Amino acid sequence: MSKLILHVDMDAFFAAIEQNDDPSLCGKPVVIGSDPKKGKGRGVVSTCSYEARVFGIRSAMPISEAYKRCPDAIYLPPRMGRYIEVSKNIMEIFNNYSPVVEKISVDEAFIDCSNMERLLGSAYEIGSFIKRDVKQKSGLTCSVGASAVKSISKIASDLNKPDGLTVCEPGNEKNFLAPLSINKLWGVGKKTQAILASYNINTIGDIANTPLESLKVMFGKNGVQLYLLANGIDDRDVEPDYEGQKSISKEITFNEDIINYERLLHTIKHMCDELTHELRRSKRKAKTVNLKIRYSSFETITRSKTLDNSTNSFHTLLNNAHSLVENSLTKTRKVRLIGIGFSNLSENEDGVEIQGDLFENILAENSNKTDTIYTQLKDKYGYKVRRASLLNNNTAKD
Ligand code: TTP
Ligand code: MG
Repeated sequence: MSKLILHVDMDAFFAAIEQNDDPSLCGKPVVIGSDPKKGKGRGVVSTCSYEARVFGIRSAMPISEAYKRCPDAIYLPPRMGRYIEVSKNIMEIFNNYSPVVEKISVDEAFIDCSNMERLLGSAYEIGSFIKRDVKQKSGLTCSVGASAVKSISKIASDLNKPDGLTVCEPGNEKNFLAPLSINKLWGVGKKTQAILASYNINTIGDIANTPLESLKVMFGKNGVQLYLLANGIDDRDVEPDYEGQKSISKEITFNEDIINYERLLHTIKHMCDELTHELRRSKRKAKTVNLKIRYSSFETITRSKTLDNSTNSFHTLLNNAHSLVENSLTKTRKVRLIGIGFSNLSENEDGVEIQGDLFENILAENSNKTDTIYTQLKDKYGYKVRRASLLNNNTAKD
C-alpha cells in the first residue's frame, strides 16, 4: 500500500479571519499589514484577501506599493493572538483525522492518512471531509492536496486555490508534475529558475527528462534533489509535533531609520518577550538565538548563538540576544530593521532544570515561576499584559 499524505493550507488566512469576524468586510479587498500611512508607510503586506489580489497585491510587498495599487482597500493591522487561536482550532480538526500531523506554519499542515482509506474513505473523500469540518468549525475555506508523496501534496494544495481539492493518484506522479512550471518545485527559487530557463528547461517534466549528470554539473548535490523531486521521488515522512517548525521569529521595520541604541535594546526586549511567550504557550524551548539587522543602506547581517542548553527563560534568551547585538552592531550606523528569532526548538519537559550552583538554581526557579505566571496572565488578559520593565514608552511601532 502506498502512503496517503494530505497537505492543507488555509486560504488568505489572516485576511479571511478578519472577513469572517466582521462580515461587512466580505467581498472587499482587505490588506493585512503595517499602516500604509496614505502611501508613506514603510512596512510590508502580511497577506490580503483574494479580492485585493486582483489588484496585484501580494504578501511581502511594500505596503506603500499596495496602497498605490488599491488606495480604497481596507487596511488592517495583524491581530496575531486571534490568528493563533484560530490556527490551534484548525490543527485540532486535523488531529481528529490522524495523530500524525505536522504543522509547518500557522496555516498549513501535513496529515498522514496512510492506511486509513478503509476507515475514512478515498483521498478525495478525506479531503472533502476535512474541508467541510474546517468550514463548519471556523467559517473559513482551505485548499487541500493529496498524494503518496509529501512534496507533491504540497504542490497540489496550491494548484486550485482558493477552496481547492487536488488529488494525485499513486502511480501518476510523473504525469501530474510534468506540465507544471519549475517554480512549483520545492527549492526552486528565482536564481535556479533563471539557470534552468537558460537551458530551455521550463517545466518539471523538462527537469525529469534532463540527464541526472547534467543537473549535477549545473547544481552539484542540489541537482540530485531536483532530479528526484521532478520524478516524483521523495520518501520523507510526515513528522508530527513541532519538528516541522524549526524556528519562531519577529522583525520590525522602524518608522524611520534609527541610531538610538537604547531604543534598539528596548525593541529587542519586546520581541524576546513576545517570542518567549509563544515558546511557553506551545510548551517548547529554544537552543539558538538569531539576530537580523538591516542598516539604512539595506545591507543586512545575520548572527546567531547556540546555547549549551535549551531554554524558554525570558532572561536567558534576552541576555543572549543582547550580547549578539552588542557584538555585531555598528553603533554609528542607522538601522532600518531589526529581527530576533529562536530556533533549534524542542519540546519542554516538565519541571525546572536543576544543575550547577544552588543560588543560581533558586534564581532560575524564581525566574521560571515568574515566566509561568506571566504566560498565564497574558493568556487570560491578552497582549496588553506587559512586564514592568517594558512599560516605558520608547517602543518601536510599525
Ligand atoms: P500563506 O499560506 O502563504 O498565505 P495566505 O494563507 O494568506 O494565502 P493563500 O491562500 O495563498 O495560502 O501564509 C499564511 C499566513 O501567514 C498569511 O495569511 C499571513 C502570514 N504571512 C505573512 O505574515 N507574511 C508573508 O510574507 C506570508 C507569505 C505569510
Ligand atoms: Mg495559506
